[in-house]
Amino acid sequence: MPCTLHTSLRSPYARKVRIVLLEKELPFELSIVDLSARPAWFAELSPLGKVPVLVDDDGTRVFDSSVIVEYLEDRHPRPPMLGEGWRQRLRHRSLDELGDFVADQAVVAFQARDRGEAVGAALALERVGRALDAAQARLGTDEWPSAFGVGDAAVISAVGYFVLRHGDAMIRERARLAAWLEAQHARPSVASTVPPTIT
Ligand SMILES: N[C@@H](CCC(=O)N[C@@H](CS)C(=O)NCC(=O)O)C(=O)O
Repeated sequence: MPCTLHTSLRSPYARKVRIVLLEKELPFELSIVDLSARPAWFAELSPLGKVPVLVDDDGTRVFDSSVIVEYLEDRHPRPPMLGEGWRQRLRHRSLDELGDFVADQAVVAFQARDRGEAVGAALALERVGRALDAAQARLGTDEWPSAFGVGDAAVISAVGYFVLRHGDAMIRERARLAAWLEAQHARPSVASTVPPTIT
């Protein structure tokens, strides 16, 4: 029986988990939760009221994207998505944090803009800019994990979401990062999880 990943349509955190599930070739079903409706069954399932939540085939329930990835790695270690050895794991976890930070701040900027809070939105975008600079500075160095894994998935997913909400100007300004991102789309797990555009 496949596991179920509860997600919203465009969640960057859930996309990270989906990429990991696909890379590990684990069968899963998607359950799309309408977060604006907040159905009662979902409130019972998710202690934080957030997606993603994974329900495994034996009923094991896991929330928070990074915890889900750690759980999947524990139960299905191959291929490793957290890297081999402490150095690689540290690099993946650091990039995972960096990616999640970009996603968090993309949401903050979007909500601030929606409320007409220009200063708050600008501050969040400034934070995104610094995180993107940090990611780009790591590219091609020892600080970047040597094999594809959750760190890459987190950055790809966060930037994909950021572009949906805020356009791609800040990414194009960082040419090395933009080229790296483009190249990642040759990977089926990345290409098949691109979020639907907002019309
Ligand atoms: N740290 C969490 C963040 C999850 C998160 O913020 N999810 C958003 C959707 S992208 C959500 O469910 N928001 C609903 C809410 O905050 O009420 C993770 O990595 O899973």
